[in-house]
Amino acid sequence: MLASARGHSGAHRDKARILMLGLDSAGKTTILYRLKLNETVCTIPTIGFHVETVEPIPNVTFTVWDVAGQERIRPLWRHYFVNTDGLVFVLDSADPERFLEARTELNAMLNDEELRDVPFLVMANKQDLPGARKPMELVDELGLMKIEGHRWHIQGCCAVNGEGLVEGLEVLTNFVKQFQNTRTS
Ligand code: G3D
Ligand code: MG
Repeated sequence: MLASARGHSGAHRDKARILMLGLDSAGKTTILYRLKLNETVCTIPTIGFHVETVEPIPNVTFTVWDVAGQERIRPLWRHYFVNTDGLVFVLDSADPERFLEARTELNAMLNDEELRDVPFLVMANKQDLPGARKPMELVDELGLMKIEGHRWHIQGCCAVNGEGLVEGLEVLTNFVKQFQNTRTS
């Protein structure tokens, strides 16, 4: 069942585990569908914990969940953090009232030992909405300049029409490849 690469050293580098996280309503599910990552959507309902996993291309998995208001079940997350190669943090750029909450959640995850040095992409989503903050402003709102150890990129996007999604993921893909090389060399 598991198509693991046998007798080929370094082949494990071809596998990538990407986590896509963000507050509820940020646009994660819309992004999955927009990118047609929905072919093999598998929903794992845990106790109060809704996880979506898709494998859009062989050996690349995206695992998605909402991070808000889940202090009680937070310990369950670490199980999904193991062997993560890249993180996509989706933000609703037009919801400034929740920027602080998003920043707090992002920092909490980045400080987890399992996600040490893992590169991440911020999807500054909903750029089509009036009043949406530009990626430049969000760098400040999220305190990205203060983050150490992780390579990051912020990409403005609109999940509804797809703008910016592929561009952002291309940058992340390059970061992920470099990260995997440093980890296995
Ligand atoms: P989540 O999976 O992160 O919880 P969803 O978020 O993908 O369910 O999106 C939440 C709502 O935001 C949805 O609207 C969705 O259509 C909308 N949305 C997602 N991305 C964008 C975007 O780029 N621009 C705009 N204008 N809306 C977006 P509903 O009305 O279905 O709740
Ligand atoms: Mg969703």
